Amino acid sequence: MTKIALVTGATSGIGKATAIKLSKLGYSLILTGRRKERLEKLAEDLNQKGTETYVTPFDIQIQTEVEKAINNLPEQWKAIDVLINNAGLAAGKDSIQDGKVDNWERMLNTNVKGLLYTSRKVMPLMIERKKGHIVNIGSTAGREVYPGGNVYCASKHAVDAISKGMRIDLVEHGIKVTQIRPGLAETEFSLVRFDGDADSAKKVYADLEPLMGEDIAEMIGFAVSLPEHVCINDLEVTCTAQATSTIVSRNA
Ligand code: NDP
Ligand code: 8X3
Repeated sequence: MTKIALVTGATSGIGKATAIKLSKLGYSLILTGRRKERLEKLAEDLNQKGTETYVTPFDIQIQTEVEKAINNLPEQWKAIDVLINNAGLAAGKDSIQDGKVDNWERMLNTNVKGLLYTSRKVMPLMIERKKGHIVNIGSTAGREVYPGGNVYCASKHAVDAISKGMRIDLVEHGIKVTQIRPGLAETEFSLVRFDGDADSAKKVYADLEPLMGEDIAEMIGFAVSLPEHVCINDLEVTCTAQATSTIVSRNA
């Protein structure tokens, strides 16, 4: 089999664009996320272009589901070369005093614990083969904190720390760890954050040209294509109109 990449959150946005990019680079793909129909549709599209796929839907917040999915991979699909830890979300933009505990739990369980559950299962498979590359999708929110960002920013600060920790844990095994930290990218991210409120979601990207999932997929494609001895540790990418989390140039 060709090289294998496992992409979490492949049903939408950055994850879906990355799956498509990696298929063009010749990878076979393990596609995960909760929305099974979307995964199956993507798999069908990729299969038609000659890419081998394995679809395994699960909720990354639930450790037993993650473990079962990885344990049940057919043996030939366990030789994972690249893990894209992408699944994540923001829920709400309230102050902490007005915050909804359920939102905090969804963000921390998905962005932090889900990434850890997945990595904990895939890392031993890479260690056994003495090779592999883990790409964690952090965020500009992993270095900065903006109004209403509190817990989401905390979750991405955690991804930053976990990425550094992983690199230390894996260096002796020859496994690369790359953190990619996008700024504003127009995906379903804001629609999810604002609980399906399309108007609020649109305003986030109004009057500027945001990143698209494909832009980040391009960076990931580049990072995983470098020679064995070269590793991008950390890459922050924003659209040209964004200077910081709160300073953007909008052309009304
Ligand atoms: P999307 O909402 O378009 O995609 C999010 C993906 O995560 C979906 O495929 C979704 O799949 C998956 N996901 C969410 N919750 C779960 C869960 N419990 N179990 C399994 N999969 C889950 O947003 P993006 O593509 O923008 O987000 C991808 C990553 O990029 C996230 O980690 C986000 O924090 C990060 N990011 C996004 C930025 C942006 O501005 N868009 C900027 C910086 C970072 P499903 O719902 O089918 O389960
Ligand atoms: C997503 C970027 O600024 O919306 O991580 O938090 S931001």
